Amino acid sequence: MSGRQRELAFAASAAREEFAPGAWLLRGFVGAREADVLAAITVVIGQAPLRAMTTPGGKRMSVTTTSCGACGWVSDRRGYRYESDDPATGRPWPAIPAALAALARAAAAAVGHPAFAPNACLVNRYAVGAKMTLHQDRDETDFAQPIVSVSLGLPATFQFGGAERKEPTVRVPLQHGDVVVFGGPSRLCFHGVLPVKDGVHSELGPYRVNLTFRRAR
Ligand code: MD3
Ligand code: FE
Repeated sequence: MSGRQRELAFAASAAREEFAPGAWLLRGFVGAREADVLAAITVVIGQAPLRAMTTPGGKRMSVTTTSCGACGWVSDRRGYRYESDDPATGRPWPAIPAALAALARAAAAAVGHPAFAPNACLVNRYAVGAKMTLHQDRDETDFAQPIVSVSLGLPATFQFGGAERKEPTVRVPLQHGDVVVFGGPSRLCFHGVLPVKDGVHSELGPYRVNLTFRRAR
């Protein structure tokens, strides 16, 4: 089967699971795109370096972050927001590489979002022990647009809750090559990542890399 045929087959396969309303796990969806995706990430990181952002509360995040696209996600003492230029370089963020945009659009289309056109892609890199505490993604303007998440490198346990922080969470194990699309009612749900366990991945070494594609504005 070709890569394209494999993706079309996801529409009716057991590798596709809606673990909460509108939240679709596509196991192994990266498939044959892997080499191009990893090469594209290397290019982006070379142009816009990974850095640890500071939260508005003054805490340094354990994850290092960069972005590509017309706008990139920034956090500092002044708040969370999207900006057109990378504050680390003073230049516009690099464009979303074609291989990454194609992957995000194919995944969104596979679960009923054929018009998804991301203009921001966050790259989060987790060293062993790095985590992301439970939060909502509310810095975008149109919550009808889904978010597409691509997991690479070391495995991680994703936590997925409800519309309020106090609601119970489910744990979703995510592996290299998995893609999750968060649309509909899942778009504003609380979510996080448990500390990444020690390990070495054949392609990415002692790291997990997550891409999130968004229509930010
Ligand atoms: C559910 N990143 O960058 S991806 C983030 O693995 C973020 O790096 C995590 O949460 C990571 O904001 C989780 C999954 C994810 C991303 C965005 C969501 C799930 C989401 C937005 C709404 C609902
Ligand atoms: Fe998030």
